[in-house]
Order: sequence, then C-alpha cells, then structure tokens
Amino acid sequence: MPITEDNTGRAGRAHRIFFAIWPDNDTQKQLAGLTKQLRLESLCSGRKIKAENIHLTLVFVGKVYPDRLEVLRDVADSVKQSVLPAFDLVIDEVRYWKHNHIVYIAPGKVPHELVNLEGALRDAISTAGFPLEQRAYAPHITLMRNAFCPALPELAKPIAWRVREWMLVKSEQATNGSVYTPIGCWPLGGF
Ligand code: 2AM
Repeated sequence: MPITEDNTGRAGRAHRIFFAIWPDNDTQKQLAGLTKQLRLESLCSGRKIKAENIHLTLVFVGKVYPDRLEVLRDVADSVKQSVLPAFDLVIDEVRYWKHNHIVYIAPGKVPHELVNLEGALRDAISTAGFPLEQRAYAPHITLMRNAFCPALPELAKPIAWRVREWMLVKSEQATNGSVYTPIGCWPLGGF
C-alpha cells in the first residue's frame, strides 16, 4: 500500500520535492536570454522564471517529510548509473499552455536516454511506496508563468544541452517566488 506523505504525527515539516536536471551555465544563459527576448519583442507578457530557477523536472514527488528524504536518496542511489549515460538534449520548440498560462520550451524529439532516466526513477520511487501522479510525462522547461502569449517565435538555432547529472530538489515559496535548493546530485555515466 502506498505510504501517504500527508499523515500527521511525523516529525518536521513536509517539503515539496522533485527530481530534475539543471542547465549548465551556458545553457542557462541561452534559456534566460530567450525569455528576455520573448518579453522584449512583446511576444508574451507574464512573469519570467529567474535564470537560476530554470530546470526540467524528471519526477515530481510532492510533499515529503524529513524522515522519508533519506529513503528517497537511497532510491536514487539504487538507480543504475551504468545504464544511464550522459546525453544531449536539443531543445527547440517554444510553446504555450493556455490552460495553466505557462510558456515553456521543450525538445521536439525526446531523447530515449531522458525517457529511460525518467522511467527508471519513477519505477524506483513508486516501488519505495511514494505515490506518484499517473499523468503522462511531458518534458518541458517553464520560462514564464501567468503568461499571455499571442505569438511565439521560431528559434533561429536550437539550444543544445549536454546533460551530465540529475538532482533531488527542495522547493519553497518565498515572498518573491520559488526557492529551489538541491539536496542531492547523481552523475550520469560515460563522459
Ligand atoms: P511546472 O514548471 O510546469 O509548474 C517544481 O514545482 C517543478 O515541479 C516544476 O518544474 C513544476 O512544473 C513541477 N511540478 C509542480 N507540480 C507538479 C505536479 N503536480 N506534477 C508534476 N510536476 C509538477
């Protein structure tokens, strides 16, 4: 039976937790530049994501109490790095979800390595008793929130990102937006 992380009687405060990949400095600059361009060219209005907060979520775990974080780290350790190589993620499609007012960029072609990483993680987390949403995985990088976007640009050049590691991240709400803190990091193999 899945463990419900919302149970009372647990020590400490539950945090919003997710696994993600975070862009290297160069990729981060390109993504932040693209967000700026969307605003400057008046293509979209909305709240842009701070450069340091730009990421791609692998698995959203949700509320986790401190005593279960160690379990989550063990789960991550158990995911076989040898079969999860570093890979190139080519992100080239700027899109807009009207239903939640998010502007995002996504890979037109999702690399099988990303699918395998997400699948391996999801299976291991689920087996450890963490309840996960059953929604189909839609890899995307949120660039703007509360957005209105009458037109979207075609990218002159895709953004190529060499993905070398994945992370466990804690999300907190501050007055000026989300604060993401990495609390674990695992390398991908083969580079
Ligand atoms: P978003 O950018 O599309 O909102 C931290 O909140 C990260 O987890 C974000 O990348 C966010 O995606 C994602 N996220 C938040 N809530 C989620 C949920 N219920 N299911 C899946 N991903 C979620």
